[in-house]
Amino acid sequence: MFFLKKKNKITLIIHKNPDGDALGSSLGLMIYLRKLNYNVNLISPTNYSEYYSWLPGIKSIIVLSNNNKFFIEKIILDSDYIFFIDLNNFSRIGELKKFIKNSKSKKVLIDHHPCPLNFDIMFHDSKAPATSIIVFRLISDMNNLNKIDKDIATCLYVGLMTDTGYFRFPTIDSETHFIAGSLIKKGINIYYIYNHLQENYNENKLKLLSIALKNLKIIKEYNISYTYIKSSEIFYSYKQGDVDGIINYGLNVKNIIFSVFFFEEKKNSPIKISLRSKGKFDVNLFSRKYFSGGGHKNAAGGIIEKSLSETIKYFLNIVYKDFNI
Ligand SMILES: [Mn+2]
Repeated sequence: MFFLKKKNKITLIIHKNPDGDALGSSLGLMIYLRKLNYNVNLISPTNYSEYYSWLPGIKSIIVLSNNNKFFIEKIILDSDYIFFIDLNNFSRIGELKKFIKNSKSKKVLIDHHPCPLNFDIMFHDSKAPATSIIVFRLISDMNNLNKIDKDIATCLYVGLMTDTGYFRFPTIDSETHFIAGSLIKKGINIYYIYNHLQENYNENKLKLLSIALKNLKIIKEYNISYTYIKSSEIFYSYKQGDVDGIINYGLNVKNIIFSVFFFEEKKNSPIKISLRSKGKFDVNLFSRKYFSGGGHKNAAGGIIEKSLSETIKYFLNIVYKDFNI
């Protein structure tokens, strides 16, 4: 990032419903750039899950709302650079898209999702297991690893661990562990981090999981599993983040190589879809084709404007008629 000049105003933008990697990589970069005395704002198009509310710097995130639209528009129009972090397609930034259109600032991409749009400056590697890895590499390329403090290291570690399924996914390699090790050397408290992300479930999260497990279906002949949660099955207050991770249970069934989770958050709301696969089957392509979504080869999301029962029918039709894995 040697292109940056002293007085530059930088805006960091992350994707809707930011996950651990979007939050961790952007917060780590924000804290780092502020240490170098840059003027940095970090904007999210929607709120973040309270599971992440303990992350260093998270209170600095400006979350788009009806009250701050003009303020955010001004920040975007005034910036010299806009960094898009952990996304590469403007469909991921919701309403912020229209502010970006009018902005003359240089657009910088820092991301690891496949098939990016063209940006003025690109730091992109679809083989990187997390965007946090790319942020670490950028800091390293500036010869500034000594600037990584415990807070920055904590943020980047959270991105790394959440996007690798706690260091389990096939995307990880020796660099992943080398970087994790470098971050641990900065004094992060791994137990504290796990405790906040994995061992801090509220009761509702477990009850939602029980519904999804009860609804789990296996299609043996295709090695597929799917499950769903209907809004009418949610009897307690649901909070963002409560269904995160549910998708993995269906994929962990023996011989399953493709798993889907359909979520009807509210009555008549569009159905949110999570897709996971093992091995060659590409859920990014599948979701782009059938569910207006995308992501990575083995982990993707999507959405569809149908009822839950229509969505499942539509999915099963695809599976039974056109499917060859
Ligand atoms: Mn990511």
